[in-house]
Amino acid sequence: MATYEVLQELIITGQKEKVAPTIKNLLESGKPPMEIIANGLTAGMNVVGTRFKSGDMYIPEVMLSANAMKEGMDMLKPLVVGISLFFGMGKFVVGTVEGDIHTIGKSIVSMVLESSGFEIIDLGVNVTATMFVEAVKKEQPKLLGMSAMLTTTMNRMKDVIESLKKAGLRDKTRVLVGGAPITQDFARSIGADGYAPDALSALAKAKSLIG
Ligand code: B1M
Repeated sequence: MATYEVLQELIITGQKEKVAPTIKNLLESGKPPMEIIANGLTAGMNVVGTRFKSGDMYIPEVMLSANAMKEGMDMLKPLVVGISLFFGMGKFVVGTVEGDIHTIGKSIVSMVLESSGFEIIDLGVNVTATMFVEAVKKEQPKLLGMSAMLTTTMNRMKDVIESLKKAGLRDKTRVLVGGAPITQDFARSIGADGYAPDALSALAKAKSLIG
């Protein structure tokens, strides 16, 4: 019988091939997709983060965990996005900032916003200020989202906001930021419009920002 603890353990130990059957089992026992993401996948990845920090896990193992997490997200995404009841919330251009290749948090935020009717334009990872500015010019999104997971890359968010100002685009879009090292105070200090600590808060903040 699959449980959230079993799924967490599969993420921690990077057993990608067992993730899909376990999620299938959880779904069949009536567990909601978003709860599986939060209590199974993300909870497992949080343990990985703690062990990585304390030196109990190394990069190759973290990569295996990330691959197992991706497997689970790929399986759940159609279910989360498929239950969307609302449309026409506007465009959300999103990316992980330059120098940063962490993709999972950004993808979960995108998935949750997409499920609530936002049109997602995902620029991927390692996105430069120029790429963000070009995307804002081209797509004219209601909302621009930036994710940063490293203390060494979080200041790239400020560069993007400055570049938007220089291009005369700052007042054309609202800027939402998030990621492990980001705080409300940091967001305010760089001139972002909003900050969210997790995907569900990001949805609430996104809705409030676009009115
Ligand atoms: Co990296 N890494 N990593 N890593 N990694 C962290 C971030 C770290 C905290 C680990 C640690 O030390 N405990 C640490 C950063 C320390 C710091 O800067 N102070 C770290 C480091 C040091 C590094 C390297 C430098 C290691 C090295 O090479 N020596 C390197 C950097 C590479 C680079 O980017 N240039 C590196 C590499 C990697 C992997 C490639 C191995 C892998 C990423 C794989 C991938 O993404 N495809 C990886 C991973 C997996 C992690 C941890 C373990 C997990 C991140 C994750 O996916 N979490 C992470 C430890 C941790 O965060 N606890 C760590 C799960 C995800 C659901 O949560 O991403 O926080 P999160 O997203 C949340 C919220 O933050 C928020 O909502 C999300 C969903 O709830 N959120 C937003 C995120 N973006 C948002 C945007 C929003 C709003 C909310 O609005 C737009």
